[in-house]
Amino acid sequence: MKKENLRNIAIIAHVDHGKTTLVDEMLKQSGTFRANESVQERMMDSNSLERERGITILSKNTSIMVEDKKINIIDTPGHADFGGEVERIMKMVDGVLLLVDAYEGPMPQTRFVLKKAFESGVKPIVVINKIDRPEARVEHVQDEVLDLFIDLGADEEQLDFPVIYSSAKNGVAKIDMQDEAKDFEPLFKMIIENIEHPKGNEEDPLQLLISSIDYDKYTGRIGIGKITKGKIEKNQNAIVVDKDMNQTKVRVTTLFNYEGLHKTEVDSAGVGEIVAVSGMENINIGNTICNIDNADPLPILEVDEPTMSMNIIVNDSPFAGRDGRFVTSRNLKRRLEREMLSNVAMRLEEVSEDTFKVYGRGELHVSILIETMRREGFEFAVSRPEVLMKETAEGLQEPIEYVYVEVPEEYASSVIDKLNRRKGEMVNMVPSMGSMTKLEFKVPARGIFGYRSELLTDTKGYGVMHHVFDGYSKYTGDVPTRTKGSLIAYEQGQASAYGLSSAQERGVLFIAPGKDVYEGMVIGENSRIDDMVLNVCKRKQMTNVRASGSDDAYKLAPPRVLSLEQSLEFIKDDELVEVTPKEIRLRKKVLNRSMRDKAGKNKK
Ligand SMILES: Nc1nc2c(ncn2[C@@H]2O[C@H](COP(=O)(O)OP(=O)(O)OP(=O)(O)O)[C@@H](O)[C@H]2O)c(=O)[nH]1
Ligand SMILES: [Mg+2]
Repeated sequence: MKKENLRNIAIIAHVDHGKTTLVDEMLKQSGTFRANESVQERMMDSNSLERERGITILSKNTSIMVEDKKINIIDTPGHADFGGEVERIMKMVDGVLLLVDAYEGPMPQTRFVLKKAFESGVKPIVVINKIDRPEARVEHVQDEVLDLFIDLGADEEQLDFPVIYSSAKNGVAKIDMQDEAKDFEPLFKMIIENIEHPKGNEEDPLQLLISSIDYDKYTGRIGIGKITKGKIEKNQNAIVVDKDMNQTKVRVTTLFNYEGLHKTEVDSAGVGEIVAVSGMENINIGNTICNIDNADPLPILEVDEPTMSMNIIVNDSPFAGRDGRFVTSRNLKRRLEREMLSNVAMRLEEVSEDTFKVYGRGELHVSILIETMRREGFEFAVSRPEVLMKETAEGLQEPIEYVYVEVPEEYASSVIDKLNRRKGEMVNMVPSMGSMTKLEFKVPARGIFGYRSELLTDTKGYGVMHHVFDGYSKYTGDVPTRTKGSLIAYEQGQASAYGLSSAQERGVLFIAPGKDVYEGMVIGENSRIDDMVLNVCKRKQMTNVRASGSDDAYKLAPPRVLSLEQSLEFIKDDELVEVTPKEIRLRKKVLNRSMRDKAGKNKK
């Protein structure tokens, strides 16, 4: 395809503003599917975790044909923790559609992704989406977008950004709110007219920067990127140049481009095209593929540094190996090393033979990896997430998050109070739609940790919170964390209703009768500050045989079952989360009570 007929764009936005839904509709309206092809909603969210959680985690490529023009589209995740995905794909595109919810307006991640687009010199088209929402306030939101552009230092030309109004859900777009909208025609037109075609000379030697990695069960590891110079041919010999200028000879065994939801094999591809290549088992993000006699790598991709870490540890609980297939240190190491090759914003450090420190951009960034590994059959333990402090000339610094909270106004004071206690500083407070209040804070990342569930309780579920990394600032001293201790199992066995019924008088239980427990396992939250060891397996002394099974005579409140993220937020420094394909258990690091007491005393 001639480069003049190509357009490479990414769809970027804050979480849930409708990116994946927009891509659905672009695919449908460009006639990408056969008439009888059944397609599901948000089809780009193809992995099981994405579908389960309703969010995009990995960026993905697709393309559509509009008349003789080919538009390569990259859908990106909107959640701040996956910001690294957005950063790296900027290298593949010449323009972005910046989606903004017609009611919510620009949100923290809108700012982050637009900043990345400016830094890469990529042209934005603003799409005000969800205009069908009854509470939509299009003009207001458009003003806010303009303010954001100004705030980010946009120049004259950038301030003159094109705007289009859409309902991705209804598949309509229009350039003027007064127009009647029928379909996406105006959006396609706007992309083709406003986004420049890719540059580069087809006569030059090949230069292809790998920006993304995928796997294919037939061809193995696949590198994805844009051809910035020259052309590539199937079966050609080439070299892969890495960041240290090491060169590896390779052969391009298969070459694909993206058509709709499928990869299609092609024999050759020219400058400007986004392609996938296989035949290079060790290909990595940031590598450049070049002609054999012409090493000409592009500078490596820089992405923002991680802000937090968790330890992933070989499982040594008494139940280790019960349901995991991959349990050894070697298994863990291999899997984690593999992850680092494609997850650009993540880092790995081997702390000891059985402990690996994983650095990420937020809890969700790491917990999605944990959840994925669990589904693959891994089991291991995870330590409490820690933020990354920095030692600087001005002293110790810690990561600060910019936090947006929207709550019904009667709860505003309790939010302010809670976040102040967590060393947060309020920067803005404005009335929002109806009786809602929008609050903005700068809070140490440590202080935000675990706050979301408190916010939901405090606001009866009405509070909405978003936060995004803001920068490093002076360490603010101790931040209060969980003020309650744990309820801990005394011995290994099966929890009985009798045992649990007396335990529940001490606090909130996490398990139901019949659950296997072990000594040192955390089975609930104490209502007091210290830990308490309880015998939850004990059975009532029976004088008469008939009554021995009648465990259901005890009234038990339903247990509070913690999700993986909730578990990670709950545990203290001396506790771990044990993750297996079937179970999530909480435990003390030191399982034996007297050893624990001793360890505690030595610390003091
Ligand atoms: N009313 C309305 N809802 C929409 C529209 N577009 C998307 N939605 C809804 O908004 C929600 C989020 O849509 P997604 O397409 O998953 O949003 P996203 O931007 O891809 O989200 P992430 O990838 O997780 O950042 C879904 O429930 C959609 O049905 C729209 O135009 N109007
Ligand atoms: Mg999405």
